Amino acid sequence: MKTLKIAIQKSGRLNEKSVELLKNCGLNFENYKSSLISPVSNFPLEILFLRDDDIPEYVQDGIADLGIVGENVIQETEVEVSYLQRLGFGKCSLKIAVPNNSDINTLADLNGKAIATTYPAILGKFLKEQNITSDIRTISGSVEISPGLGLSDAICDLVSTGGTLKSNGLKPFADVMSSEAVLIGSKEIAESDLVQELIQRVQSVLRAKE
Ligand code: PRT
Ligand code: ZN
Repeated sequence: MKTLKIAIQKSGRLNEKSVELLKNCGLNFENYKSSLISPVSNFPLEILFLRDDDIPEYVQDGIADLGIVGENVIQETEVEVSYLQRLGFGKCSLKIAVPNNSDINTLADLNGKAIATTYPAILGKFLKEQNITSDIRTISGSVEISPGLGLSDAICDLVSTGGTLKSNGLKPFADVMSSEAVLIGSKEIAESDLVQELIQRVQSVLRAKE
């Protein structure tokens, strides 16, 4: 029988909950921090521990059959994968935020303004739909400090509690997308018996939590 591969985040916000979900599915595996692959002893499955940004492409290309990753990462990488199950953790929203004293009051006020983000694809699509032309500045992190440094007029970043915006003198201004962790699969594999078996186990774990 073919051994499936599932890619999960190696470390970060989704790692612990992803490991917990798989363990609750009855899968036995060692969760070594140093190893990149862990075999499951009681199911034909291997777990790959990756940077979350790489997961959608690994699944699209069939290097992994399945993956657990935030919807925001899937949308940003613009891959073709099947959404198999929403998982109810890692919830957050991608929001545009502006400084508390900003004169940006409506979406139209963003025309011609600079917006710093690590999500240029999602933001670009959103602005296009709203008929707004802004200067999207792609940076790789610490987006929240960009307006204070005079590098942008607004930011577009993930928000969960809102604490980071607040402590940087920013206020949420527009919702771009909401996100949670999802189980994804490559298009070819989704219908296979093994994958269906795993999805059923995941669904019963989620039902037990309700
Ligand atoms: O190393 P790797 O590349 O794998 O991880 P990463 O650093 O890119 O991602 P990580 O671990 O930070 O986040 C993984 C996923 O968790 C994200 O892709 C989202 O789907 C989800 N998630 C949920 C979040 C948040 N909540 C979140 N609050 N990801 C990031 N944040 C950050 C946000 O960017 C901002 O800096 O937390 C800050 C805001 O938090 P609050 O609570 O102050 O609003
Ligand atoms: Zn990442």
